[in-house]
Amino acid sequence: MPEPGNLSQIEKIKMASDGLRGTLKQSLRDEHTGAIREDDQALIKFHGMYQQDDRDRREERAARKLDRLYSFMIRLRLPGGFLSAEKWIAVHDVAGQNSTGVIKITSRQTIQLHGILKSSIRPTIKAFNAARLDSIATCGDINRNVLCSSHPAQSAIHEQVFGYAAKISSLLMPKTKAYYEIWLGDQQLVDKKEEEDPLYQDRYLPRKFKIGIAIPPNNDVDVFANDIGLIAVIENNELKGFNIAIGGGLSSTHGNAETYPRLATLIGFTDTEEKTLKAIYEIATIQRDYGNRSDRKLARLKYTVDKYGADWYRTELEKRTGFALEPVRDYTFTERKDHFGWEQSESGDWHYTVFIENGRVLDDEKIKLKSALLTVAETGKTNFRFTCNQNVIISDVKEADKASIDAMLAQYGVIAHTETTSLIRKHSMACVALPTCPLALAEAQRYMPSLIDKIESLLDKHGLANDEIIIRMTGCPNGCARSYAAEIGFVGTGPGRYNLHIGGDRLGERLNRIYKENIDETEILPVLDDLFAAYSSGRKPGQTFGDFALVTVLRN
Ligand code: SRM
Ligand code: SF4
Repeated sequence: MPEPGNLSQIEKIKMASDGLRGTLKQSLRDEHTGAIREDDQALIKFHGMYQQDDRDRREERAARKLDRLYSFMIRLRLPGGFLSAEKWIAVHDVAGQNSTGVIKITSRQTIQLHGILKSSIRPTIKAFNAARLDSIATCGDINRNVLCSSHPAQSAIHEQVFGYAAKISSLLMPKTKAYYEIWLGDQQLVDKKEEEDPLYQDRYLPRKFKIGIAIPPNNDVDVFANDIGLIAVIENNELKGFNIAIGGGLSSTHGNAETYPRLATLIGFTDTEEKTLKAIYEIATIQRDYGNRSDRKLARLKYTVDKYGADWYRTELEKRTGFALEPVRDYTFTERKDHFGWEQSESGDWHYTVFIENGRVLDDEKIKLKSALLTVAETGKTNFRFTCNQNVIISDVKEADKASIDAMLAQYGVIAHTETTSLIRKHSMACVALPTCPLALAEAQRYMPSLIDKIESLLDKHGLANDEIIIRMTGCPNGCARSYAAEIGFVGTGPGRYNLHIGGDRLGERLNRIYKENIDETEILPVLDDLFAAYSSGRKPGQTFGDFALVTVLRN
């Protein structure tokens, strides 16, 4: 194993943290500030929370010599993005009491609540716990929420594949009981042996770690953007096993050429549950032992894979698991999208996918989505499944209940809203960015809707309104809405300015490239106008915008 080198500050904080406890209890007791101690800000992430502040109010508060307006974001752990109606009601209630009220569906199939004051964290976690929900390991240097293609009509054996998300999530959970002790008031463990952690030890992983499972033909989870991507291989309605890809990750840092987005590399196939889980576990232990612990910018698995090589990684993996991976099996992705409206799965159950712009569930002047989803949940006749495109599926509705649920959705305007939204908007995604994200350089979810209004007009003008172009925006180069894997990607560079990326494919198998740097709306719209004009007149039959842009505009 390599020498650890100079450990980064976060590594030292983890090691000294006594199982992720740090001084969180003292931080919570300190009534002089709405913030927590600096070291604890790194540790609280492992408990699924981030300290933030309202960036819109920084200047005004500074002028009044006031501290920043601190609050916390809490992210739930929902493997595969599944939530029962009862739990949705609990989330709705908690959101109304302690947070901004907006329920935010993330690009990794889970929910975040923002604006929770320090004094409200414990009551929030307690309320979640009462509903059998938790936020353990949804952030931090650890395995995060495990993704799985969310639509039950995707495959006749969706439920079986879907079950792996929960199994993998449990397999890679940390052993520390700090969460229960700090947030729920459980007694401190006397025998620390109970929380010895052979996987994470005392250093956890060098960086965040993400796993996604795709069920072909839909790559709705963007499987190659994950540290580990599993692709279910299904023949004659039978799960044969999984192709395994490693080293996906989409972040880069402006001006740091050593950082780059990367799609995961396929390294083999496993045919049994035991082998699949063993392989996943050991991929994580190799990253634990070989990942970069001195420079966090280079600490993701993708850099470990590129440093040592995918062949080396596979050999090391086979040494640790004691079995050889089989060659990658055939699979085909034909789409990467949500199926809006009603669809029926082979079981006979119905599922309605609702369009939620940028994952923000709220009641506003346009539509009362939050009230609509609550009313539907109160029937107790549905489940909720979140998609990696920040939408929600009202799922598992029995044939006998479909008409009444449909009537409710119609009454609240949800059906009209979903059906009349343009295709470009339905296939768009933006990250949170301002005002809560401390890393945002530009707006994303607050700006994208108005930009799309104008892009819709351009598409209409060029007869392209029926194209399902994938368009995404992030407020910085971290890639939270996976802009680098879009046909049109905007990456924030500064207030109102973005790099424009084009040439990504529709299926998430090819990254895009920078076409224009640091442009604002006055430049974005004419550039897109020209691109759409060229695409409309010059495309080959069936050619997608991303493929056209690559071949004709980027000339590759
Ligand atoms: Fe992300 C950091 C929001 C998906 C790459 N991400 C953040 C933080 C927590 C900012 C921070 O570190 O303080 C953002 C919180 C904003 C806020 O106020 O809520 C944030 N990321 C999000 C979400 C909510 C975007 C959304 O609008 O849906 C997504 C939550 C996912 C979840 O439920 O777990 C989200 N983040 C992603 C994705 C997409 C994915 O995983 O498919 C990526 C790119 C894939 C990848 O990981 O490479 C992503 N987020 C990052 C990074 C860059 C990581 C890196 O390798 O360098 C950061 C910054 C960091 O970790 O230092 C980051
Ligand atoms: Fe924040 Fe950047 Fe992620 Fe957007 S992409 S949520 S701005 S870290």
